[in-house]
Amino acid sequence: MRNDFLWGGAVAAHQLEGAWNVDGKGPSIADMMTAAKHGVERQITEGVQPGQYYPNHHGIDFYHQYPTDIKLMAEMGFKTFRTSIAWSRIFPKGDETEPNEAGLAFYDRLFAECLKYGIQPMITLSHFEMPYHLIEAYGGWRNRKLIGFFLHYSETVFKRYQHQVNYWMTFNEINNQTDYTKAFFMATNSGLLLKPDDPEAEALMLQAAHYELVASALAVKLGHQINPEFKIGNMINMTPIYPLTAKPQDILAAQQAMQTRYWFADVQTLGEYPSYMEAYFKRHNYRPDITTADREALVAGTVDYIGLSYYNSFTIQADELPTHFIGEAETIPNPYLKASDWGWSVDPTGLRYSLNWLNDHYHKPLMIVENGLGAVDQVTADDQIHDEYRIAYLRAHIQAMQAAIDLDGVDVMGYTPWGCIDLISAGTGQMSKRYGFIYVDQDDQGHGSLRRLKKDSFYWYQRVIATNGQKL
Ligand code: P53
Repeated sequence: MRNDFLWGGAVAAHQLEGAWNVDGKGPSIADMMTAAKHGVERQITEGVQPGQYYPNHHGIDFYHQYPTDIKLMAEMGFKTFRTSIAWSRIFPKGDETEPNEAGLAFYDRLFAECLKYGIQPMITLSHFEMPYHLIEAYGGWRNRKLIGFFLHYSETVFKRYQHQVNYWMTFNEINNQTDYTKAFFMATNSGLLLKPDDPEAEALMLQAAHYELVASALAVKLGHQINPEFKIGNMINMTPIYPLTAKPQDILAAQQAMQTRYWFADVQTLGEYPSYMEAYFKRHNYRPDITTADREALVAGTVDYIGLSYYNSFTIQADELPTHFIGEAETIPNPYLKASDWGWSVDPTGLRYSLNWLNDHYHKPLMIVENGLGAVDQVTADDQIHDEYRIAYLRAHIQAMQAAIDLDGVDVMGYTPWGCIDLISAGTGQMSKRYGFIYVDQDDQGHGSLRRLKKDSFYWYQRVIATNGQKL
């Protein structure tokens, strides 16, 4: 393990800040999402509707309580803290020329608080929280104009925070939308609000994704012009897809499924669409608006590192696929793996496999910017949280990461487990799906004192960091 290994934790603005309409912040897509639970999808309402419950409106009140929370992270020894900037705090509608100074000032304060303890902020530019106005007025990322709005926002924050922030990434889990049958992914990635089974969904997704990829590449180039020291990455959801058997058709189906999910990383890392995607566009008569200037931008804006989230793996079988792999609905249980209470397989070996897969394909440094176990925690009468299941999950994944580093020679820059402080789940809007080392007293209806408590995993992770991963 390198001595400058970036141990830390990760969150996203919309899942913890709250203060959704404070100090000039505009509504984002996350402010239109109701609460749900395992097996029930969050609704995305048209505007904020009376009588609906929107958990992201209050988050865990990090907007006001961040000094306490950053202090606790410093106590654990964090070297880095990954969060996002809420785009709609800076540009409330998204298409303004002038930014909202009160929004910029909040991140001045937050980053200063981190740096006070030697914690480097690591910033996602767009994490499921685009300004809602950009969806209403422009149709989201189906519109090429979004590239310009995103770049203006990126330039504003790159310039403002160039002396506080060195690590950036562009779009969170940009490849979630490959599952274009899921309203949640289409809305959170691209601001595409579609009717169920819209026949245009795949074509729209491919067009929106292309504009995001161009915006990402242009932002990388611009960031390097503003500060050549910046390290700017992409962010890929890494869920490796295994074949159920050694049957050649299963092997091929799994390979094709991997292509379907990971071509985004090719574009962002190698600067061009892989041949199978060009062939796919042709075969299906898709004509995404891809210009020569776009292709030049992609080449000129390749990323410095690959950011990835890793939670679980998928398994498929050729005979079970309707036509081809689209998303989770086509996956089958892996007989060798157990699953979490939310049905996510637990597969630490898959992390070592994923790190090697990404290293084999792209030869770039990797940064694990999310990993963790969503679980229900119990608080004892004396305010303890004995979360040994979380420790077991994280320990096994850190061991797998160390094997990739030490035995396979993969260059991993750091590790920031997800939801280092309990927050609102992205997928379900629940509070009870907890990932944190720090417990936050709040229930699924938004009731609770918001008091922060240290779980057993807090002390465990503190020791992991203090020993640079030697004492697990
Ligand atoms: P939650 C699935 C569904 C939604 C978001 O997820 C996801 C994933 C991951 O496979 O992505 C990330 O809260 C995301 C975070 C999110 C985290 O996974 O549904 O970047 O915003 O909170 C965990 O349990």
